[in-house]
Amino acid sequence: MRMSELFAPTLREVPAEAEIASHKLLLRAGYMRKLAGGIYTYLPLAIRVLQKIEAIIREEMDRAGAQELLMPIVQPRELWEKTGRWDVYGEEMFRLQDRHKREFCLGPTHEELITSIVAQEIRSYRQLPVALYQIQNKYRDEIRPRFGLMRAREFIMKDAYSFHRNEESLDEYYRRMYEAYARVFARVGLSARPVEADSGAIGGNISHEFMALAPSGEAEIAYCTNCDYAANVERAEALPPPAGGESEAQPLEAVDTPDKHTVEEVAAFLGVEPQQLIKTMLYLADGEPIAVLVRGDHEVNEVKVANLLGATNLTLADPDTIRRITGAPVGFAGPIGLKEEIPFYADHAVMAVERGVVGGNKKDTHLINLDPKRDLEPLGVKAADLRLVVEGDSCPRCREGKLQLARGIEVGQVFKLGTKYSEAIGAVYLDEEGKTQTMVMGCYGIGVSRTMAAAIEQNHDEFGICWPVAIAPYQVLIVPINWQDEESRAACEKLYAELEARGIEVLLDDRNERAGVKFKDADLIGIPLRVTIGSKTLAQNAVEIKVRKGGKMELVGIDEAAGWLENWLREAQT
Ligand code: 9G3
Repeated sequence: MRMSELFAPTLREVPAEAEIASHKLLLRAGYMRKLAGGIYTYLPLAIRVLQKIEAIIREEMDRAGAQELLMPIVQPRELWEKTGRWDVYGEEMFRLQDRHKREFCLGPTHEELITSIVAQEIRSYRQLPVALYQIQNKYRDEIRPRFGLMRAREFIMKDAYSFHRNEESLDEYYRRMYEAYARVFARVGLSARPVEADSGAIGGNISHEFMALAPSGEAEIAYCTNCDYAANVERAEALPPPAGGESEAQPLEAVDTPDKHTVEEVAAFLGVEPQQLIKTMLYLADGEPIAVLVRGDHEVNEVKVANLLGATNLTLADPDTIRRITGAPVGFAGPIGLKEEIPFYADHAVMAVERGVVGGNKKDTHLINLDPKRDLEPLGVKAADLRLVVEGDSCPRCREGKLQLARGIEVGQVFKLGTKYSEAIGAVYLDEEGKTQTMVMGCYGIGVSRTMAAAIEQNHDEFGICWPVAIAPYQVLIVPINWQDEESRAACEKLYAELEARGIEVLLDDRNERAGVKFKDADLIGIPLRVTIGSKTLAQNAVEIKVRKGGKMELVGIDEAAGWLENWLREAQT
C-alpha cells in the first residue's frame, strides 16, 4: 500500500473529550472517527487490526471446538420476555419498532437468541455438548459513553455459548475456553490475566474476567503477592480479622461531637483510631431499607451486599428516608435507637471492634464504647464479608501473601450459566433413559474492539502507537527521505517489491512530505518496523531499520534488508 493512497486522515489535535491514550491515538493516527457518542467508524487501518484480532480469536475458538455462526442484531421483545430480561435492562437496551409497531431491541448480548435456536434444533444427549460463537456488533446504551472504544455504545464482541448435558461437561469445556482465552490474549500481544469475577445479573455462579492491566483501566483488581489469587475487587474476599482480646466492655455513652462529620474528624476529636469507628450506611434493597455496618477505615462492597440479599437494585437511602429512620439529619446514623426496625448487616471486621464509636442518631452526637457482642447481637445483626478489600489485606487463599490493587481493562469474560436460560427458554434433551433433562450452559465473551484499544493502552509512547507485531495493520513502513530523488525511489520500489514477494505487509510513504513529517507519522501510526532510505544510507549501500517499540536502530546492507526484516518478523511472532 502507498501512503499517498491510504485513507488514514491523521490529526494534529484531538477533541478534549479524548482523555486516554487509545482514544486520542485512534483519532489522531486516522484509525477511527466518531459518528455519535460511543459510536465510531473504523477506518482502513483499524479494520486491518480488528481482522487480525478476529483471525486469532477464530483460530482459538475453532481449536476449542466451537462453531461460528452469525445471529441477527435485531431481536424480538418476546424472546427477552421469556427470561424476564426485557424489563431488567431498562434504559441500557436500544429498542425499536418495526412498521407494524412490533417491538425489537438491538442485541446487547445473545443468550436468549442462541438458547432458542438450540432449543428448537437439539433434542438428544447425542448432540451435546455443542459450542457456538459469533463475532458481531453489540449495542448497549451506556449512560455515559467514554474513553473511545473502551466504553462504546456499539462495539464488536465475540460471544460464544456452550450447551451441555451436565455440570461436569460444562466444567471441562469452561476450562478449555479459559485456556483458549489465555492463548488469544498472549497471541494478540496483550498482557492479560484471569481474575475471579462476580457473575452479577447474568446469573450462574462462577465467572472469570480477563483483565488487561493498564492504569487507564476502569476495573479494579486485587491480586496476591504470594499465590496466583486474583479477583475483581467487586468479588475479592476479605478475611475476618483475628479475634481481639476480650477487653472489659464499658457502658455505652453519648458524647457531643459538634461539627465533626468525617471519620477522620470524629476519630481525631475523640482521640481514637478510624478503625474504632463503625459507619452505619442506610440502603434501599429493592426498595426496602437496610443498615450495613463497616469499620471506619473500610468501604461497603455493594456487589457483596446485593449478592447476599439477592437484591437486583441496591441504592444508598435518600436523605428523607435517613431522617425518617434515624430521627436525625444525615451523617449521624447509628445502630442504637433507630425509629424503625430494619435489618442489620455488619462486615466481619465490625464484630471485632472494641469500644466502638457509632453515630448517635442525633445531630452532633456519637456513642462510644459500643461492644458488638453486647450491643449489636441483640439487634439480630448478620455478620458477613461485606467490605471492599484494601491493599495489605491478607490473601484469602494462601493467607501468607498480601493483596495488591491494580487497574485493568476487562477484555474477556467467561461464565458458568447453569440452567438459568435453558430453563426459561426450554432447551431440553432426552438422556439415555429417554428422560427429559435441561441443558447446562456456559457463555464466553471477548471485547474485540476493546482489545484493540487495550493493546494501545499497553503499547504506546509519547509519539504514538507501538503495535504488537501480531496485530499491526502493516508490518513494515518504508520511508524515503526524499521521494524526488531517483536513486532513493528506485531502491524503495525494489525493496517494496521484494517484501511483497515474501508476503510481508508493507506500506510505502511515497508522499512529497518533509522527512520530519514522515517520521512523525511513522511513529504515530505505530508500524513495528520503519525502513529509512536516503542518499546517506545508499552511499553505504544500506538502509536504516528502526524497531518502533524500544527505538532500536540498525544499519543493514540493502541486499540483506528483506531477509533481515523477514527474520525479525518471524522471531517476533514465535
Ligand atoms: C442487556 C444489556 C446489557 C447487558 C446485558 C444484557 C451485560 C448482559 C452480561 C453479558 C454476559 C455475557 C455473552 C458473552 C459474554 C458476556 N450487559 N450483560 O447480559 F440486555 Cl442492555 O453480556 N454474554
